[in-house]
Amino acid sequence: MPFFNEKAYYGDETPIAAIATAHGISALSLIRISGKGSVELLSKIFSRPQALKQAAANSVVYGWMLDDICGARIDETLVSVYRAPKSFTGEDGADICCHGGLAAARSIMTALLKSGFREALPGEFSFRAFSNGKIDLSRAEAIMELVGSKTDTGRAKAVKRLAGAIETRIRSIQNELVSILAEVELNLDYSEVDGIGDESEAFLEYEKLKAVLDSLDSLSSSFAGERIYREGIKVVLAGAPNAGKSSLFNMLVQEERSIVSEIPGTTRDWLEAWISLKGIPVCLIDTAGLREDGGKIEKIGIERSRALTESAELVLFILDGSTWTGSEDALLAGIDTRRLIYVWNKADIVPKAAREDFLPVSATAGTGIDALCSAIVQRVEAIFKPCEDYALGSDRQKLLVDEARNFLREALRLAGLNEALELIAGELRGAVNALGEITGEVSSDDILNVIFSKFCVGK
Ligand SMILES: Nc1nc2c(ncn2[C@@H]2O[C@H](COP(=O)(O)OP(=O)(O)O)[C@@H](O)[C@H]2O)c(=O)[nH]1
Ligand SMILES: [Mg+2]
Repeated sequence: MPFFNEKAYYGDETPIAAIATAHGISALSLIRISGKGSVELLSKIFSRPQALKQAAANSVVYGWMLDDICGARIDETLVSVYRAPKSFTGEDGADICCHGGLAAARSIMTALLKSGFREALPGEFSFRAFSNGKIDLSRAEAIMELVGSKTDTGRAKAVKRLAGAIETRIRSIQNELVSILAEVELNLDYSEVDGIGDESEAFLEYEKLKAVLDSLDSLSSSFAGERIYREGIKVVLAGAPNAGKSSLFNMLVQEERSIVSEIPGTTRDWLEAWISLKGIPVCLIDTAGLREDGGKIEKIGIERSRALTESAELVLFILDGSTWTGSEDALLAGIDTRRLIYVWNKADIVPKAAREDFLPVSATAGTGIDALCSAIVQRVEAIFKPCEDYALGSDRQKLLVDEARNFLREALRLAGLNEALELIAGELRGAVNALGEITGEVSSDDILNVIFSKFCVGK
């Protein structure tokens, strides 16, 4: 069994409890319980124990939660009762809905712990759902992705995986591979008997295997495009002091966040804010202006700006249209032009941009902002190529798909050299296992611990 700490570990069936809602002022709070005998245990601190014990699966019972010792009323609740195996975890369990705020949920939690429940580990409900065969690992990961999604598009993409898009796709690719492997293994037995020997190519369904590799290649390349919706991208506003970076930042964020001033060098540190552009979470970063002179503190700011500019997915280089000379480009040395959008600011003073690839905007009047947002989205889509259908949802999934691809490439290479079937079969098995790890069909305790311990408590 995978040990999490000395007292508690994932993988036992003891009744667990956790507050599932955020800690703060709210109308309602939710406490979840799950585990063998959990409903009976709960009934000991409930005002209507019989009603709870006899409750049918998926029914709601009204009553008061009571203090475990004196029996005083803690709060008025509605308890949704679940019975194994028809529950999220696959065990008996319940959701206790009480009044919001911190006090009620905490007191109920204390009473539960005193009456025999153990505090749930992070992700333990999902872990139990996984180990009881209710969800595979790709769906478990999608739950966390959904909870953490920053935009509606990110949510929709996570929901696709939660509904099984990745599981189905991986299982179907895996089935193809298993049938190819079965064919190879059959011939393996055969060749041993008849001494056919080395003609491995003849026994490998070469074209079929290539098609499987193609499917995995496109899954693997779907990752970069999908990740931007989950993790977002960094967009840095760079340019000379006074070009209007902070003004543009405020305009895009639609808030007066950054100090705007006619004194060059006002922004010495950096400032960030999240916005959503067509469903892509964008972390907008306002920086100190890039210039060669400036005081000691400003110099530190400028160095940071350079580092941020280098790590950003996209750089908006703000030019001051009213003072532009063309020498500003020197500040950009080393930035990949694919990641660069030139913004011709102060177009209210000089409307005509000096070059065609300069996008005219006015950060103070707000003109050209929509066109700028579209240009950002277009550029991001050109770089990351998001895909619509099946896309991988985590680094873990991507690593395993790549591992499977390596096994298959090796299998094809060996077959091309007419190497022994036994060797090829070994590579195919490696690929089948790597795909099995994505769904969790093949897994180790360590891996499961790493995945589920990243979850929220109560999930
Ligand atoms: N006329 C005009 N002035 C602007 C525009 N954008 C910024 N400014 C002015 O330029 C000065 C510097 O702006 P700021 O945003 O602090 O520039 P930063 O140093 O690049 O952050 C301020 O006085 C702004 O009001 C614009 O689009 N039009
Ligand atoms: Mg500034």
